[in-house]
Amino acid sequence: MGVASLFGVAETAYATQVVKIGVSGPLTGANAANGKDIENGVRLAIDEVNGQHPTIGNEPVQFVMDSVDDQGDPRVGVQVAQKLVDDGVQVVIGHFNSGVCLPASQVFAKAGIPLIDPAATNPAITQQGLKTVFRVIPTDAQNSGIAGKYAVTVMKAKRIAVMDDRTAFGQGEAEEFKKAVKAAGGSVVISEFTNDKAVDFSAQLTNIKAANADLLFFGGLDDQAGLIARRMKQLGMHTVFLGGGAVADTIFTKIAGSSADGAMAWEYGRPLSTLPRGNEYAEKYRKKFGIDNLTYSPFAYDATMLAIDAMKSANSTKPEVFIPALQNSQFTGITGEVAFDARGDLKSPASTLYKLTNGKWSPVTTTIAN
Ligand code: ABU
Repeated sequence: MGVASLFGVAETAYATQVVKIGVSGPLTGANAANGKDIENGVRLAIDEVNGQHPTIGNEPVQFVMDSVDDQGDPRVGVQVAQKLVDDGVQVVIGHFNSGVCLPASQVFAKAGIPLIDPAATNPAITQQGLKTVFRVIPTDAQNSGIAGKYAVTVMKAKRIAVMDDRTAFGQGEAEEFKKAVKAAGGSVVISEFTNDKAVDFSAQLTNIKAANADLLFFGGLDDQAGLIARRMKQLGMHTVFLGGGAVADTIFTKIAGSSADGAMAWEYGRPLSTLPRGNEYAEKYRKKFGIDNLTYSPFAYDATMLAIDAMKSANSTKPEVFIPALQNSQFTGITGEVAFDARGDLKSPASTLYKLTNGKWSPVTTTIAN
């Protein structure tokens, strides 16, 4: 009971407005750890903001998370996107898989709900002309493009092999890498592919070995990348393994360990530990969830804070009102500066090259696009 009520005076009470923030990612299946990491990033941001008793347009608001499992499956992704729309979410943070984000983004666009992508990196996601889609992570045109140029001009690779997992992500990476190799005057001598469920790559690697490739670029995710890099050593290959994103992490090292020493990968953004609030973020995450954050939660945290920031500057939680504020964002997040180009991609994305030494990934160099 409030003090005013003790004296029989009616309390002045503004009803707290509940604002739903949707989250969609794989919470089950092979990429569940990454989906959970994204969800945790959103949870951390929401709990922090709610703890500050936020107001928007002078009215108290409470943010709640509405999280769905897209299972990393495009069809499920579209179904759960419609569920989030029906639930009345005001913004969505998602997805992990580019192949899910592409069709689901159209569901949100039709409903006028902004989607902020913290992980899915296929360039086509922001090339659909949807004014509701924003991405706080670099694209594969950037990451794999840099990887292609670097392979030719710095690593001096002469006989380049490419393999991908035939997903929207992996195939997209391979295409961007090949374009960049060609533009730099390099030569791809062999192209192989697998699928995203495969665990045996002996046939493709035998062909790549026979082609005498000095570098293999793999377009695909960390778990398969680890298996491929390990198998390359088992086959006695001296080919350098290079990834273009979603490779240099703990899943890769758990699988390959130091047997894959020498492997390299261009990853999204700057190393967290080099960012002004990076170590603080990692510590907060560990304290709250009892585990270390993975690659994507800092981007998901920033995406959530960015959405709330846009609502505050627009003085509204209505998507049609705060979307223009999102488009004009000048936001400093955990991962760096967030400002969007006309498509909704970062204006100055950063990419970092990592190298595996003694079973541990370490940053080598960071490139920032202007
Ligand atoms: N960008 C890494 C996550 C996988 C994807 O984009 O499909």
